[in-house]
Amino acid sequence: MAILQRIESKLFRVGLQQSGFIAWICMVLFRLSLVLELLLQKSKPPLQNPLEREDFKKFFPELSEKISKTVEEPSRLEVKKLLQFFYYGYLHYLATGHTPKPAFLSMRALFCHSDGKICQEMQEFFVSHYSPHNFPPSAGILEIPSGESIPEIVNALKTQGYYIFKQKLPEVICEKLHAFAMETECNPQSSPNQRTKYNPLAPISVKYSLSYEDMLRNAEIRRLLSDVFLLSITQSFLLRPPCVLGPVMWWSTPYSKEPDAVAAQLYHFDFDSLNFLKFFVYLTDVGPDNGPHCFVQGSMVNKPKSLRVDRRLQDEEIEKHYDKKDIVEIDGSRGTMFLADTRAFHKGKNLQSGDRLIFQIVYADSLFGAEPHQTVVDSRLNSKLPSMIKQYPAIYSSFTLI
Ligand SMILES: O=C(O)CCC(=O)C(=O)O
Repeated sequence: MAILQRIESKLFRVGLQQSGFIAWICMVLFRLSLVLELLLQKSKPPLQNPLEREDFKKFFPELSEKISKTVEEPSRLEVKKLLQFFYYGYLHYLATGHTPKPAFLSMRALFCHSDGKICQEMQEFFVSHYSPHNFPPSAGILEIPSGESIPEIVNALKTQGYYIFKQKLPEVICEKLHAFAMETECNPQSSPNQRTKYNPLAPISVKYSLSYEDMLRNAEIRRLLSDVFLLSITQSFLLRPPCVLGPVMWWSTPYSKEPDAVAAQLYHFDFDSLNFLKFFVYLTDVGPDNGPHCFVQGSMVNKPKSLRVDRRLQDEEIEKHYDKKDIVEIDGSRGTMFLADTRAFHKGKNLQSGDRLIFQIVYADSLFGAEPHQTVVDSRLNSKLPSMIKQYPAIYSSFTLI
């Protein structure tokens, strides 16, 4: 299977570079390779997707026309080819739950070419195929009454791209999560195969990440993953039941004084799924010197053409195009929680001192593009999570109950 996937990536590269007969042959071979993969693969269609292949096939010409209209020469031919790779790859995803790399790369490139229109169009298409869940009413995150209304939150997300909750994660929970991250071995970015506890006195990497399996052992993390208020917000934002991905938790350190591109300390925008929202919690106090999340408000849409690129960007490139008042640094004491549509430009500011511990959950509109990872959850756990997984299997389709 890995060989087939390598061949597909090669066909994608050559197919995009070449034109005429060679490009056509690459597309034919790509389709053949997907058929072969389908025959060899035992995986099932994604749980989340009641979409029929026929519906997508009918919708595609309209999508294709709308996207093509957003691009000018000389990019038209490339976009036409990208749309083909996306089309066949998306059909394959609907059949198997697996995203072929060329389909994922096409989505990213089409996002840049169309200034995100591909995601908006797909979202509108999805709306007609999914009914929202009637989640039980919830007063706030972890059922703590917050007085914040979901329409108000969603409105801020649609206009500014981010929303800082008035509510803070209770100190006692922050303390437990902080202690857990101190005593659990993490993977330093500098040597990902090593597992070591984070030592604030002698950091060896700019970033240390905790593993899914370790995080799932933590009762507070399981509570956050089961949170109905967050599910209700993300459903209202995504216009369909979300798919919970992650969780993610990491330490950032001043190991290097220069921004680290891999640790997301340079501006970029995310396009790991078609539509998604990220929930963040600071588990240390965060000020200007220890890694505030920086966010360019309103930059989810209408990106300047020169910045619609699949690479990290220097601060000056952002500052040239956006007003200072729109470039926000999110400082906050421990327990600060926020949601961000990270299709906008954002980064974690590189640290000059101290450290930052942050927790994140990603809510996506499907598993399209997601790494094929299953987070294992023990069904005997005294926790709400196993019952949530049973009740909403599609939302938690990247979790396996054992
Ligand atoms: O560390 C940060 O604040 C940036 C994180 C980030 O880029 C992301 O989660 O997409």
